[in-house]
Amino acid sequence: MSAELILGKDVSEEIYAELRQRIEALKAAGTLPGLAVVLVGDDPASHVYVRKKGEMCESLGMRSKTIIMPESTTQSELLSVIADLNADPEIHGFLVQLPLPPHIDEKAVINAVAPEKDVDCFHPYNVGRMLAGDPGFLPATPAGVQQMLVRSGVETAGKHVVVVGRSNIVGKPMAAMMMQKGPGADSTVTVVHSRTANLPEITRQADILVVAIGKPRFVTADMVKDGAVVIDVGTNRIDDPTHPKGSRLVGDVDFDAVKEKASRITPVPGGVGPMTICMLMANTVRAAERSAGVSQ
Ligand code: L34
Repeated sequence: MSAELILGKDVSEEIYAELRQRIEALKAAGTLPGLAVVLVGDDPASHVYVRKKGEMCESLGMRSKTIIMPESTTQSELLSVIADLNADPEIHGFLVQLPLPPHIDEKAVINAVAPEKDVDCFHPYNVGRMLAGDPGFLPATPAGVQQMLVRSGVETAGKHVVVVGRSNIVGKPMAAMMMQKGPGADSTVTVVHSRTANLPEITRQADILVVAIGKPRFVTADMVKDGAVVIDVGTNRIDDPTHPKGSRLVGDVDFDAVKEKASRITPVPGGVGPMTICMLMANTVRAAERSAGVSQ
């Protein structure tokens, strides 16, 4: 039997309907939520994601600013743009799209973003609050995954969640969020990664398998338990001469085989990607509400 799809478009539409009401309320009270996105360099995938973020802002009627800087940008030039955004009262949240060119120190950039405008939730202050379970921003991709589970009625309490991958952006915060107390969490969490011994043995124990390891079709059907819920965070562009563009997007999961074993599965594209953008918008609305004094 083929798994039921969990679609980012469907889940995000529900959330956007709620966000639109909050944006209207903010506007009526004199605050227009504003998001800025900074992109350094020519990475084609980053350009696609950044364009989508700007378009979504506009479709929600929020203020949107996209700052594109050349690959040759120095770290101090980038830090100066960040300082300006930190001080700009019209910008409630902003982010610097990753990856950055190799001559720029990613940590220095992340640390320079004012925590109250850090809608990526990458600053150590916000990471610490998230880990402690305090109110505030949640990182967009893990929060998007959690919303997909909650809003499609997947029980998480007491379930074994296996996270494949240990990045600061997805794996680590995903594990922290799923082990938290409360709705959409309360799970038993295992994290596996490139150095894990007997990885398939562990993934086969997952009730919910979240895959963010950045390797095309890494998870095969033999690594998945019958009836598991499989969330594919990967976005890998692979060569495909049969496609008009010569390439296509695949996840970290061998979708065609795994969908025959899973009870539910997210596709790529159309799964987690749109949720990342949605949760970024949610964090921006939250930042604007906080600056207007209507939220924690
Ligand atoms: N600072 N850097 C920062 N914040 C982020 O939140 C990100 N990320 C990740 C990469 N670097 C970042 C994103 O924006 C990944 N990511 C992201 C955002 C959107 C999509 C994928 C990744 C997305 O919309 N994916 C579409 C397909 C897009 C396409 O056609 O290429 C999907 O349906 O999966």
